[in-house]
Amino acid sequence: MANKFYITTPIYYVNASPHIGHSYTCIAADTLARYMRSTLGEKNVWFLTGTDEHGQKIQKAADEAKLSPQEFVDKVVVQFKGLWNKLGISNNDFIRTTEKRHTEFVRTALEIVHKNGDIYEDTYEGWYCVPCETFWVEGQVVDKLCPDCKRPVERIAEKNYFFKLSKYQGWLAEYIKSHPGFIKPASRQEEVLRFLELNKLNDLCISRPKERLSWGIPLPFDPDYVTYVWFDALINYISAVGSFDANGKYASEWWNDDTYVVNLIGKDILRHHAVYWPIMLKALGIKPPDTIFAHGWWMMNDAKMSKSRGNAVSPIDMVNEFGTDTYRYFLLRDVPFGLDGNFSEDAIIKRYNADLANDLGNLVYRTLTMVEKYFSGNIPQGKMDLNDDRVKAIADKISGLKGAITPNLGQAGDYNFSAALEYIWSMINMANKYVEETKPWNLAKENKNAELENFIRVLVSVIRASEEALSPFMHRTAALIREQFLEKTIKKGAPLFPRIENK
Ligand code: ME8
Repeated sequence: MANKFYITTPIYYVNASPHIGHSYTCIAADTLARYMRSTLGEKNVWFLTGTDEHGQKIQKAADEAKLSPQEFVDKVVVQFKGLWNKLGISNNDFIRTTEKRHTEFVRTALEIVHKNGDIYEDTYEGWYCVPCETFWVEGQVVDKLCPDCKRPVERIAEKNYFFKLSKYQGWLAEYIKSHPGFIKPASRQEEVLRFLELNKLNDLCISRPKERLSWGIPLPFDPDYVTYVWFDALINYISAVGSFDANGKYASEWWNDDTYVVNLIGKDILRHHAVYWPIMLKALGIKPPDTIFAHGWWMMNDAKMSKSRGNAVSPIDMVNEFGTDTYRYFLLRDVPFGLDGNFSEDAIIKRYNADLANDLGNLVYRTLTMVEKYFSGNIPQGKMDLNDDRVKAIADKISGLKGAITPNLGQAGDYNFSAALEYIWSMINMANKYVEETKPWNLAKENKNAELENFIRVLVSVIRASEEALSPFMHRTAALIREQFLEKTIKKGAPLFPRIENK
């Protein structure tokens, strides 16, 4: 296990406002970063997010807004930063591809790869999809429609620069085969391997003539061209955390052998990350990330939620209505990470009422009420008495917490957030059941003080364990619980999650 952890999200296009899909990746990465900080220490975790600000999509959106591309991206980036702030995203850095630290780095990287002979010039003739900024060869295109987005493609012929992906195809297939867990979930690893087995990789066109697109990083070896947006964008993961020396050797505090590196993405950009990216790194003499994890999509009425489809829901609206922690909890609990899920407000309300109001909120509030009523606000100290079988089972459940969380949130984990949350909830529900079975009001009536004390100790132990385990997911709720359960006394506040009555 590495001592350090570096996690990234995709850098999002700033052609429109952020939607739920973008917030999903940031919330997941934030949860992992917070968990890893709790195990490795604050200083040993680095969490990067940012924005992808070049390319045709952005230039088009800027034209439509009648702004220069720079003015346009400067405006939209504020929305992304504002949303991450509202969602409590704890990124250590935020990279914008228009920043000098990035553009200069990309130019150096291009020079290195060019000098090593992995970039060459050629005339390209074929199909081009403007919205996807992707070239397609004959055979891939049916009915003049883009195989990915199904929009019309254009026929073009022009001189361009190409990166030798094909040269590294064999290496990549071998690397993936010998590194299980490099691409996750396992189904995605198989998908990429199958793709590599069935297809011969085309070299990647990494330039765009300036006359057609000027909004990009100029190629260092030909001023008439700018860099293809994906070659520019992927490099953010290394440009933000390191630099090349005069001999072209890369050094970084975070992208190195002592650090476990995770690129978290949505499955829409798996090919770019699992094929182009490792090969780009190989050509630069830099190690691949340890894990590329591709999660599923949030759908609206069975279509992927996206800006271009016009079915995007605003995270700000959801947070204003339900609160940050409910929103975070819902996204990570409702759908196993890696699979697709349908988004609806009804589903949020259901989760809220069942898990947050009824289970967690109720346990916290009833325990506070009982400590207040039976012990004048003082928490009975000392250890739990484990003679009772039910108490023993609850104590075992608490002891099992770490073992249930680490395989899911740990550095080489499965990132199965919902499974981790399920375990925490099974513990919370054992405690709620225990309250109902024990009938503390009878213990009080019969003056069974020792039993009542032990009963409260059990509940407080479950609450404290839940608070700690939930903290990476819902840090604000965890802090509210900590404020109410002090070391020796309680400080009862309002219920954490008052029920939402059906609208
Ligand atoms: O692709 N469900 O940026 P992008 C879940 N700039 N996640 C979703 C989603 C949905 N419906 N929609 C988007 C780009 N995402 C490039 C990335 S990285 C070097 C360059 C999330 O603004 C998911 O993480 O289109 C997806 O991969 C990402 O947003 C794409 O964001």
